[in-house]
Amino acid sequence: MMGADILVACLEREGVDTIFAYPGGASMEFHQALTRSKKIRTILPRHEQGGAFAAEGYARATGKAGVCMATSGPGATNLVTGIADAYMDSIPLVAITGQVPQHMIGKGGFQETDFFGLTLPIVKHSYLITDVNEIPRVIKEAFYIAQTGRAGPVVVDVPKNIQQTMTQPVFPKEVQIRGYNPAPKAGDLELNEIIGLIEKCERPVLYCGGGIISGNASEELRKLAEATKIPVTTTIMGCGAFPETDLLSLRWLGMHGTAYANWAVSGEFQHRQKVTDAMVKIKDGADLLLAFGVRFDDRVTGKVEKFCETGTIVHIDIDSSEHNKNRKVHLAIQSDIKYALARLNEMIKKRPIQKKFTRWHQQIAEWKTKAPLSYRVTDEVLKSQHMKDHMGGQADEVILPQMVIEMLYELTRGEAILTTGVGQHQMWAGQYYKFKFPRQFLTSAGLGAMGYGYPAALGAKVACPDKQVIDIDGDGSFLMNIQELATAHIEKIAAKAIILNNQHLGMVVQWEDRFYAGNRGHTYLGDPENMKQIYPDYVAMAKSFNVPGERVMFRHDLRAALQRMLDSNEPYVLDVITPYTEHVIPFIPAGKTVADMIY
Ligand SMILES: Cc1ncc(C[n+]2csc(CCOP(=O)(O)OP(=O)(O)O)c2C)c(N)n1
Ligand SMILES: [Mg+2]
Repeated sequence: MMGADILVACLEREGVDTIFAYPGGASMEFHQALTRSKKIRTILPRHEQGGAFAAEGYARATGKAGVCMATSGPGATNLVTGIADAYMDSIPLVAITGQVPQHMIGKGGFQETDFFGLTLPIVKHSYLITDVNEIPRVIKEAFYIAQTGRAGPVVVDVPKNIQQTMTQPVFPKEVQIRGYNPAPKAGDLELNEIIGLIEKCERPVLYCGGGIISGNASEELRKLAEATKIPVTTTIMGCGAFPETDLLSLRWLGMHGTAYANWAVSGEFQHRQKVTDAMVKIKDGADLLLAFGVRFDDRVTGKVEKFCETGTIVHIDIDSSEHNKNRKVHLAIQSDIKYALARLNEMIKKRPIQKKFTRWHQQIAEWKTKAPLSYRVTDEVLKSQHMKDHMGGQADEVILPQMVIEMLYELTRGEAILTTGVGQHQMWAGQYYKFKFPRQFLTSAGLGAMGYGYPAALGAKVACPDKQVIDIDGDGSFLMNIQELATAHIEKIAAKAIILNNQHLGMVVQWEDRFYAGNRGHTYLGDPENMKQIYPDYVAMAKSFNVPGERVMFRHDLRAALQRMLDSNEPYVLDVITPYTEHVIPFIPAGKTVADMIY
């Protein structure tokens, strides 16, 4: 067999059913081989970044590695953002790239880029294949590494001459990698310590992250919370790991998380005007924080020393390099989270927790009543250019972005899979849709990559054709990968997009308003010569891709328009015009504390 056919046969053996691949000189041999595969659907994205994000969307929706492919040089470099995104959020991704022939490597040949070198800091592992006989082992290892332990991206770079070399392949049945233990297990002694801490504490909180989802441990988490009655907050990556409709749920925490989740973890303080003012505590936060499958990201902790300052912290993670990295903890346990939670549940079943935490539950209920997520038509909205230019001053017709998400939640009964771009719309999507199941909220969290939403929705829809998959996007973010509407139409992938179109880079505007006296530094996306026009015209663009779409400006049109979008069995763009003056709250400014929270 030829190298390229061997690689495709390897992918088939890994159970790959879909690959997002864009061809070029150094990878067309692979594409020729892909045309001969009866098992693999090759989807041609319209930009390699779209292909990488789509593969990630597929991976996030299924837990299986997503696969993308590009040619050498510019094709490969266009994958970089997707690879970095998968690295930051621990998503299994196998990125295969063509490389110039071996005898040209290092000579600066046409479309040569040292992709192995270029991606070193953003991969879990990588390979440059130098012998055709290595292909079967390398591909087997690539999938094994991407999908086991703490998942992540693996790059496989294949010089063109190797793709064209003939050999008799030997396909290994399994792989063993020296020094790599993908499933470490917590010891009973350590787990017993956790039970002891639960028995002793008064105000416990479970702080759970993407690790619960990638470790398929949601069921175990639910059982633990039920058995112990410990309230649960998740990170954005952990949305859906625990049903947000459950009474024990505190929703997500951090910079734009709920006030009550942040208070439950770090305590309630008098709001201070300046960071130099003293922090005056009103109510205590958690005295025990069970941090499971999280990495103490700064968007969660704010000023890290003040995060759960007075609590005992237990950190279970599969990757010991996360222990004591951002936050020193009291008990660090390296373990596969599903194993650890299942074992904890067994132990608790034998020896049930006596504590009821009644006072703590009362306190949390009080906090929930004091500061629920809420929004209203503010003075800023009423005085905005949007009201004058588009609404004719009718305040009751303005559509706030939060309303759109709330209505979508209602119309989809909370069952849709959402993807997002990055910005205010992303935060509102997380706040106003309540996630019930894992792999329901697919968002670029760690990297925060604009342009992620629509291609990720394509990948998720390919993986879950029977689900509504809806990209909640910003006008800026959507424009970054708008070309993927062509992929959606041609490949008949009915992923929907709602653009919360505020004509601005809203999240940056919010920071300008708060920290730069509202001075606009290149954050307006419309046409300054004609501000009354909505620019660009996304519906017309969608039409040019043969994708149906509609624009909504007035509140009385919103419900029916959302329903038309949901009823469509094609890809669809719903362009919803919203004011840019809204701010996402709660808001703990970067590096600040819960005492600085605006809510
Ligand atoms: C690729 C990329 N470039 C720049 C940024 C910085 N950034 C973060 S949010 C944001 C604004 C996004 O605007 P839009 O997509 O319209 O969303 P909105 O905040 O208006 O809802 C920008 C520019 C980013 N996150 N990603
Ligand atoms: Mg915007």
